[in-house]
Amino acid sequence: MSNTLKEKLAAGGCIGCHWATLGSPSVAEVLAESGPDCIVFDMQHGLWDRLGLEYAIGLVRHKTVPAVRSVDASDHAIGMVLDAGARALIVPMVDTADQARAVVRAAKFPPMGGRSGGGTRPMLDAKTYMASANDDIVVAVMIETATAVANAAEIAAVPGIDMLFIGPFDLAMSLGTFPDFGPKHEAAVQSVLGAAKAAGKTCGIFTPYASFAVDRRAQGFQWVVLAYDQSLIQEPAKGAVKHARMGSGPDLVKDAVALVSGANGGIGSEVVRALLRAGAARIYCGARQIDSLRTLTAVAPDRLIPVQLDVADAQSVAQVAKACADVTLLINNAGWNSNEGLFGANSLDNARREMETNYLGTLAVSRAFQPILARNGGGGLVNLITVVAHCNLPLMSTYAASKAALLSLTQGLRAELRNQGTHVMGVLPGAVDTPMTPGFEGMKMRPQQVAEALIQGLLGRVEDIYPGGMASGVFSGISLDAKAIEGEFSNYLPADSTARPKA
Ligand code: 3PY
Ligand code: MG
Repeated sequence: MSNTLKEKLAAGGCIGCHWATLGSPSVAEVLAESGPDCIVFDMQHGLWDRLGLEYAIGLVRHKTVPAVRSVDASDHAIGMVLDAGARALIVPMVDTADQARAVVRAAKFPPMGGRSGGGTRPMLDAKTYMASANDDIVVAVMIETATAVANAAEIAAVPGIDMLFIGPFDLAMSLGTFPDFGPKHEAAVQSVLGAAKAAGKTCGIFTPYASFAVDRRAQGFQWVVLAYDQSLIQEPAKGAVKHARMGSGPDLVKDAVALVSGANGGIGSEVVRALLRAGAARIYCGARQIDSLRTLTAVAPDRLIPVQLDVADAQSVAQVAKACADVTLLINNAGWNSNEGLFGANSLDNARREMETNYLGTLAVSRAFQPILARNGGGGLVNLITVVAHCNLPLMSTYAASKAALLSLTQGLRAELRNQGTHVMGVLPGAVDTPMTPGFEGMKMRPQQVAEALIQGLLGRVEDIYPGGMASGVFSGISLDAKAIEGEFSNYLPADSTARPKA
């Protein structure tokens, strides 16, 4: 028998584990499919009973390496998890070298220790197991109190202890820094790492998020936690509720006085029509060429007022703000898309125009109308973004970058306009069938559907909406696995994407 964890540690590598607390063999099986080096079954704080543990180890042991944190440091607790087939043992709350020696005695067969032979899994091949277990099984003790930190060097020196494993949360409580960590905590963590290394042993640490795991691995920790089953469920569940959060307050649509920029465009003209149907009192329809609004404003000449508005022109924005001082609902819809990658054009002109229109133009109009909305009772501000603001679609890289800026702007506006009672909503559709998406061949939604979703979002005072199956699918994909969506989007690029046109 051999243990890949031991081999990896000996070679100076780092073990990335998943941490299983929910007591569900099915969850453990799913976790194992993602290919971690190991799964730790937490008997101390987790919901595992002996039989569940036995089943779960059986389900995962041919896909990954099972490890167990025992209930405590007792001989019974340690013997039981090793009998279940743990290839690594993590013992909580070990404060002294004497306790560490007792752990080794409980974990090793004679002559090294006093572990009793038995257990269903060891008995599958008792001879091989008994001969190799003492060498093969990783024994880690948890350092998670101020006393343990002080004794770390002595604990690390105990023969048979392979690893000091830091429990940062208990350590924070013991050091009095909880719920924060801070410099005192970090100094203790680093001193434990140093003590382990000085004794020629390894050091691991519980990391609640993958980003922490990456940082700790870079610092020399050789066992980190990549994912933890409870937070894999809890965080997205919380996020989903937050994401769909709806508020209450005065109706933002009925009897509203709205300004829609880019009202001559595919989505803009439909937003105007939807606002009319929903009972808006007056709608200023903004476009760079006022003539382009004739057909639209003819639909309801008493309620639709054409205004010349170029969001990238400060003077034009100022004039519109002066002329439309009764606005209660600002819809920043004007946008521009060059439909280019990063290298297709010979200059930065496209990228600059997208930033000027989509980001700076929206900012300029929002700044001009902030005092107007405040005077008129708060009202609403809507930004037409796109789901590729969350993840760059390289077919239209520079556009996506400008929309990422717009998404960030939307968040900033929401925060800064909260006190004046302005409801800020982001609209993030996928591909919409407008003149701006000629090159995109996938499924496109109709502009009317975006406009209807926008009205529904405003009525429910939702913060961000993702109209259509593509947008909601991409957004939930990003929430679950952003890197997978990034990879998928990159596949749409043609092979010669960096070829530039001849000057
Ligand atoms: C701690 O941080 O105390 C732990 O035991 C993590 O599981
Ligand atoms: Mg702990």
